[in-house]
Amino acid sequence: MLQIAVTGKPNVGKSSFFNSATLSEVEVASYPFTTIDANKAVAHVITTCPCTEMEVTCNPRNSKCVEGKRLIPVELVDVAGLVPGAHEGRGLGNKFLDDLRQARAFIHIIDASGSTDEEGRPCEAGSHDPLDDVEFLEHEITMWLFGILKKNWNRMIRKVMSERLKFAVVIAEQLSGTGIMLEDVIESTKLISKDYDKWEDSDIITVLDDLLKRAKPMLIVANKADLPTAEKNIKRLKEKYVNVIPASAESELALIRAAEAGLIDYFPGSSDFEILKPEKLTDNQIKALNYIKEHVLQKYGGTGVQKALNTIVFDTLNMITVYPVEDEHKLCDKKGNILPDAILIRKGSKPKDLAYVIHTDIGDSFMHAMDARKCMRVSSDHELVDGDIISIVCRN
Ligand SMILES: Nc1nc2c(ncn2[C@@H]2O[C@H](COP(=O)(O)OP(=O)(O)OP(=O)(O)O)[C@@H](O)[C@H]2O)c(=O)[nH]1
Ligand SMILES: [Mg+2]
Repeated sequence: MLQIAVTGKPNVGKSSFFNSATLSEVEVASYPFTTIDANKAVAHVITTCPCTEMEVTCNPRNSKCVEGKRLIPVELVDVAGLVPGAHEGRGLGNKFLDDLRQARAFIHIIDASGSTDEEGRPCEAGSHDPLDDVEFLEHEITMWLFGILKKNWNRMIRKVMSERLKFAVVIAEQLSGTGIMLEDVIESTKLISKDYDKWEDSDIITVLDDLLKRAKPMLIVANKADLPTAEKNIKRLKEKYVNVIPASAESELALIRAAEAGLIDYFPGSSDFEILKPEKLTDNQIKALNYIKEHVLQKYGGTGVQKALNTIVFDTLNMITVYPVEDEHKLCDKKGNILPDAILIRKGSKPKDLAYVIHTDIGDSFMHAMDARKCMRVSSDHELVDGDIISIVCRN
């Protein structure tokens, strides 16, 4: 399952975001380092299910369909807070950087209201500039990778020279386990034209900064958007960075809890809710709900939690959803389940790539693919399109 890490300094709302996205209970508190172990749970990205368009009733197996919306699982990891210097063991140190290994992308939560200082300690709202927090995290992760490389740098260089190996291959090998791929290393190492035995630390860092952006892209979530001091910071963040999602994880939690209790009608990602049982709500609860409606939903079009998940998967990671089926007429698998699986795959993938994502055996025996909408054979260099329903024909 696609894994995404929720990262940031302490006390910015990582666990609140994680909880609201996964509905699991992780300690939430207003002092740093509440999260001691990395927590993993399943969240969903939401897309339109083709069932309505195709006029079928689907039986999803790897995902869920709620009123024509397909919920596709992704794994979230709630990483403990990182402080500047974490790569040198400060705060809770390196252990937590290790939790980032498996993640394909990072959601970087920042406290847009500026009510936590650079180490995550509560401070007067608006007194810390959250723009300062964006780069620190990238730097910490770069320096963590730098630490891994630097430990063996001289030995690596000797090995490349004596065994006439490709430099990028040896770097990729050193970084294996971080999920970084050779193609990305090849691209990033092109940035430095000097002979590699003359590289200085700053050259290695330049390459790693670039590599990180390619291999583990980051989405900025400007949390605590409900607080008054957040507004101007969100504007400044959006001016400086393209990938900023304003969010209020706490509001999302409150809405989900109220919806679970049957008090309101609310679907994650919506820009509104409806009060179902006003008689069961206290004046304060109604006030809090109205505050969320006015200061979060109407202002930002939603709480931002679901939007962040969808954005990181579909935009930052550039993925699309494809529905593989066995029978392109009935749109079902061998057992007759209609539109059983929703697969997340990189934009630009071809039918054979899909076959390999489903199973290595299917990839190996791939012959061609059929587009179920057109009931036509798909050419093997056709790039799959979001929402494609594809059946794969194998040799047997
Ligand atoms: N106003 C407001 N407060 C929030 C929001 N999200 C989280 N908080 C508060 O911020 C504090 C920290 O929240 P957590 O979710 O525990 O933060 P964390 O980043 O997981 O903290 P560590 O695990 O210590 O690194 C708590 O008091 C939350 O209630 C939000 O959207 N708005
Ligand atoms: Mg936490």
